[in-house]
Amino acid sequence: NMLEGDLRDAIARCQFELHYQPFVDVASGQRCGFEALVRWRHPTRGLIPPDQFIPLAEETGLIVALGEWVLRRACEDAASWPSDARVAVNLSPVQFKEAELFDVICAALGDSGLPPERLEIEITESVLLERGIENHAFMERLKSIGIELALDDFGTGYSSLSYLTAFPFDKIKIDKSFISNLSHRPHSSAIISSIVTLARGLDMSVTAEGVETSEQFERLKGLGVNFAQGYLLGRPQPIERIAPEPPVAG
Ligand code: G
Ligand code: G
Ligand code: MN
Ligand code: NA
Repeated sequence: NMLEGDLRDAIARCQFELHYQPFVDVASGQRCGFEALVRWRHPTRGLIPPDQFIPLAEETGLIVALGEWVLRRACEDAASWPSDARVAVNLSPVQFKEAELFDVICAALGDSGLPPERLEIEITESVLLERGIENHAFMERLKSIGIELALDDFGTGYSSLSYLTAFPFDKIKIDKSFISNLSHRPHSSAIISSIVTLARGLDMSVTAEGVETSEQFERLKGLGVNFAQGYLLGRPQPIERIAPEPPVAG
């Protein structure tokens, strides 16, 4: 099992990498950008997925340093992509408690030269449960400089609908559990179509996550989903493997 000391050393030694998973515009099929997903390149254990160290990083507060590294690296990488490819970065609720987060994000943008319009920040609704008012103000601040906000893992938490209307999201990412159930559970179609209707009313776009088959893709297209992400469209990969075939925005 992971120890705090191991994680601290790993951060000091920069033993992390970002893999990027594309998301596409459903109507045109064009790539619009990539979500950055962190991995720990452990010297003896190989590549460790985030669910095995993010919780510890959050408990110990190390997520603040790790999250800053992720933001900086993602902005640097994206700054070298074709000019309309976007990058989406996941932020932990723990990072949201840091007063310096806004400055950290501005520094990552400023130092990389990435225009704020090309950065999307993904947060889960757990961020909104605590400190709702402070976080609302913070989100407005991010939006005021052009950053887009996405509500991640939508449908997995509580009271989702009230959060949708109360917070200034640009995009809703429907959790992959709804997409995997699409073919054998009629309810999933109904849920996705209600989310699309609601999102339109709120002037937000909708991303379907975990799209694995072309049948799912076609159904999502029929339901009016705007963006799709999943193994069908591309697995998370190191940037070196994206670079030879540059992303083309839609
Ligand atoms: O590929 P996947 O195993 O990459 O990601 C698993 C989970 O880890 C997802 O819920 C994702 O949001 C989270 N995650 C991936 N990268 C980051 C990151 O840089 N920061 C935070 N806070 N979470 C991340
Ligand atoms: O940030 P988020 O919670 O959305 O992280 C996405 C997670 O989903 C990552 O662990 C990623 O590797 C995983 N993932 C991405 N595409 C697919 C897919 O098509 N199917 C499945 N089962 N998982 C996926
Ligand atoms: Mn995400
Ligand atoms: Na998600």
